[in-house]
Amino acid sequence: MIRDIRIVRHLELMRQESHEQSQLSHNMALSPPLLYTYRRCPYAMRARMALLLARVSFDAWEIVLRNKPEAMVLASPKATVPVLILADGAVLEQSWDIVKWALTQPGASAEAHACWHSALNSDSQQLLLLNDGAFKYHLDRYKYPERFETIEHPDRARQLKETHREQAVVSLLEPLEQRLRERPFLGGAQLGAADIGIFPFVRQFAAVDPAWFETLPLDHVKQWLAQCVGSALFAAAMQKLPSNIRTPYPVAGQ
Ligand SMILES: N[C@@H](CCC(=O)N[C@@H](CS)C(=O)NCC(=O)O)C(=O)O
Repeated sequence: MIRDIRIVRHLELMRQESHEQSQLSHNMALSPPLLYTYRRCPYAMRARMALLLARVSFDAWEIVLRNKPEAMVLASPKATVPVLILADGAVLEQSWDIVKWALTQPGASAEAHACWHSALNSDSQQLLLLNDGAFKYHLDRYKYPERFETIEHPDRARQLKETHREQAVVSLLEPLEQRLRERPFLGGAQLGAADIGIFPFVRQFAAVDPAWFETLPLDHVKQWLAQCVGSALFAAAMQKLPSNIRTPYPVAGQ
């Protein structure tokens, strides 16, 4: 019942927004799914890549983190991105649910279905859990130690960063290295859903201190990361969009 009220209110807001934008966008407002997204969010990156890989046409709303759209918060009160609103008002508010939804659409290509299925083995599932759990925990503290502890002395910040980056390596990068010794991507020969789900976080980790990352004895991880980051899919998922407006997500070649 509460959920129904939320959906109705969300649809009302979408209508208001559309009306303000133009009558044309009003008419189109409920057709393609709407993805609330944030370009630099690794969870949103995995959702955008899955939607693009599955060739699902969607509209995107690039949010401003400090000023989230009311319609998004109403549809998903936990207020994190990504959130996908389907044409019938259904709300997907976890990135992995969006990945699954996109890649398992009945009309999606065999490539999209294979991408999803390649991540269903227990090794990939375990790596995804490590990524979203321990690795993300240590990544956040490596990047921003001051957000998690009042730091009086710069030595303490350095010590915390080093501890957490070491833990991040042990918790995910070493198991990843082991897996990638046997195959170029986590699910096999092609980029799969586990790669899409994990590499945006490893990319963030590498970017904190690229020179230090280069010194790690993790050649397979480095090669895998370079391939994922250099893929056309990632480039398509990282296009810059205007903020705070519903925009059809640009698809290459259109
Ligand atoms: N479990 C969620 C996590 C999503 C998440 O934490 N997204 C971050 C951005 S990377 C966010 O929206 N944070 C809210 C904020 O910073 O206010 C998912 O998989 O979608």
